Amino acid sequence: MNGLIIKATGSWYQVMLDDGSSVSCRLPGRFRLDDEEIVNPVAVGDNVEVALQKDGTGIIERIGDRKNRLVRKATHGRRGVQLIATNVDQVLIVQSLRDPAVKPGFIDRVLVTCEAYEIPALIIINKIDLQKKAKDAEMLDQLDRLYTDLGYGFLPTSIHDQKSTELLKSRAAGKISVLTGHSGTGKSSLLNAMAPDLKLKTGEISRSSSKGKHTTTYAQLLSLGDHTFIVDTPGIREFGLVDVEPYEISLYFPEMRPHRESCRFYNCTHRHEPSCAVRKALDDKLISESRYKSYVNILESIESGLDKAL
Ligand SMILES: Nc1nc2c(ncn2[C@@H]2O[C@H](COP(=O)(O)OP(=O)(O)OP(=O)(O)O)[C@@H](O)[C@H]2O)c(=O)[nH]1
Ligand SMILES: [Mg+2]
Ligand SMILES: [Zn+2]
Repeated sequence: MNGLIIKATGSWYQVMLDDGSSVSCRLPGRFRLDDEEIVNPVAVGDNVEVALQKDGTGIIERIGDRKNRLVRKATHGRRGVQLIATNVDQVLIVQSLRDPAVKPGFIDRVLVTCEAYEIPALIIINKIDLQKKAKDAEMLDQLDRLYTDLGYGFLPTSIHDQKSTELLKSRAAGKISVLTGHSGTGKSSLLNAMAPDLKLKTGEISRSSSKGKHTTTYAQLLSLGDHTFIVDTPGIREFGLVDVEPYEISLYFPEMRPHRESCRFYNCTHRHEPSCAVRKALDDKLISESRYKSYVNILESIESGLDKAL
């Protein structure tokens, strides 16, 4: 039987079979032999072949090829990397217009991760019903232009505007999406709007926002029906960019890529180095100030070693 791993708890895996039913499966030890230093050999999003047992459980016999994978550095002082999810079709970055306000730095950090893993991103600005002044509309417009020009998806939403949540639903249809965003931006509310049956709690401080408290958190695929899944994780900020050199960060800023090759030094970090083509592009307004600021912040946190996880 073929299926999809929708939940991983360490020793047991919940697999949704092609007929929609789900079965608890174990993974034979031989899959754990891996020279790639991955601490868990399968994750949610993996397509697997399962042999059903007499007791109603299953054994995972084969793991399908992956189109991508999200990893983070292993926790609890273990070496290697931990798989969070595989076969991710897109990342949904949820921000709210107000309460809490849009944080471009957060968006850009997630986008760097998306670039590194080659996963498309959709930026969602929720709570647009809270729009007050012309200034809000202007900001929304600016963000839209900035990120759309960079090639990312952009979608303003409100849970009080059904058209917008329908649009979001259609953008998620048939895909595996990773959802990320600050606490209170409306992630659970948007999911409920897309799939009322989920009945997720909203307006509460979620487990994920009490930083440092959760020990081992396992990802789960929430099913919205019709092969539409949302990865529920502690947040993409936890996904480590594994082994990235500081000078490589600009590779993950699409607007810097065409310029960085013209810098005098191959390992230019585009700050104080002479003859830097990226800084020139910034002066010429080909690169936005806010994106450049995010770039420097990410660079500095990686250099200081604080940010092994972006
Ligand atoms: N006005 C308005 N309020 C919203 C909207 N979406 C969500 N909210 C409210 O914002 C608050 C937080 O929403 P949640 O859905 O719990 O936010 P969350 O992102 O899931 O938060 P965590 O689970 O803590 O990460 C709730 O009181 C929601 O009712 C919206 O589009 N407009
Ligand atoms: Mg929530
Ligand atoms: Zn440079």
